[in-house]
Amino acid sequence: MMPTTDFVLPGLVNAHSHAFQRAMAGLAERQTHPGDSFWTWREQMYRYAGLIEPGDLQAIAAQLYVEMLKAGYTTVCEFHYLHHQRDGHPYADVAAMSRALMAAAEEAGIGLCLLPVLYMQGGFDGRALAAHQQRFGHEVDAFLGLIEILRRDESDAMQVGIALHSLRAVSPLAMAAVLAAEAGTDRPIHIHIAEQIAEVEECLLLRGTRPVSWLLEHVAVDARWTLVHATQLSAPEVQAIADTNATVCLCPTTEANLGDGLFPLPGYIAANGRFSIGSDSHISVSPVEELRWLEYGQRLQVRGRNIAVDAEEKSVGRFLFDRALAGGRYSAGARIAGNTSTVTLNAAHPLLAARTQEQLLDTWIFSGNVPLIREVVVGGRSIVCAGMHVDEERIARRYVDTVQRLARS
Ligand code: NGQ
Ligand code: ZN
Repeated sequence: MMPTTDFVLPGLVNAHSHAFQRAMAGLAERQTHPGDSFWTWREQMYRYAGLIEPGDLQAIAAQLYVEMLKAGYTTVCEFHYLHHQRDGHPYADVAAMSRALMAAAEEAGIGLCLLPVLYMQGGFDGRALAAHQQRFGHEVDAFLGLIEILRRDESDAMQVGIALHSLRAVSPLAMAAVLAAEAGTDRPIHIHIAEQIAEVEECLLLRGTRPVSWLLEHVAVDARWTLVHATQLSAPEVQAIADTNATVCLCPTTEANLGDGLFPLPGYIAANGRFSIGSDSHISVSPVEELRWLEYGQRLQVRGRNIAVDAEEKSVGRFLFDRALAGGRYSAGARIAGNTSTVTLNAAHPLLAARTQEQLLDTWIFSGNVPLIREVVVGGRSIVCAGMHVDEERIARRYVDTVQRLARS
């Protein structure tokens, strides 16, 4: 029997992306040393980053954004730090790499919150950038200049926020200068924070306090802010973040892949904290998988079930979806995230048979990885039809050519 109603959902925000990393999915999964860690992965990631030119970035990002749309993300926050030429000097057009991302988002038809990243030093001690970090670096004035240039191209589909790479990579003085310059805007501000234990230890050693505590003591964190990962938190920090109205962006598949640890979700939910989700290193491009693993990590930890709920919402799928949707809108900023976008599930699929609206999100999120999305509309434009992106063949061909060439270089 054919179903009579479609299952229509709002599109989700992917609140944390480093697009170029999609092309290296699977390339860092061989043990190089028994002590392999986040930090050895980072060396491999830097080597791959070192190969990429603007045309490559556009090809990789467009393919990634097509995959995001097909998976139900209709806006992406691009945490973009691969700014300069391979030798570290700026491109003739200082915004060349940013423009590659903007062009990719436009081709794919996804909303873009572009977050050019300020990256200035190699660690808390203020050491200079290492050779393979030279492509990421800016002085404050040049960074603010880039932001100004990019904002000339803002539209309903593209907004320019800012990102501070991490407390490790930006000095307190530089952070204060950039935040002062941004004080008059309502654009989002993102930062990586407290992802790895080593970061917490270095911060304790050199600043006498934990990363999140340091940030909250020195900066007026509010609802414009997205704290990416925030994995390593003390109990008072969990409550303190929630009290600021900032959003924590959780990236469960990347956090698992990199061995980060588990975010203290139950305490954060109890504190009524806001969160979004991101696919970060793109080891997976699926909101279903991010949300499912957000819950599963906690189940494995507490050896219980049905954890991400609150007093009103007892459906785990609905709770996670609604929170990630609302938090994602903060992460991306109201202007683009407010764009109308819809994701229609294939109600005729056997997996969705005998399901009420109430059971829909639990089934979508907890039934594996079968693609159930039939249609995606972004800003009035139908971009995924019958499960296919309207330009996916051309974009995929260019991506294949690009990664093949990169593999030979
Ligand atoms: C990044 N990614 O900038 O791509 C980081 C790694 C760092 C994640 N933290 C580099 N997942 O944090 O220094
Ligand atoms: Zn990141």
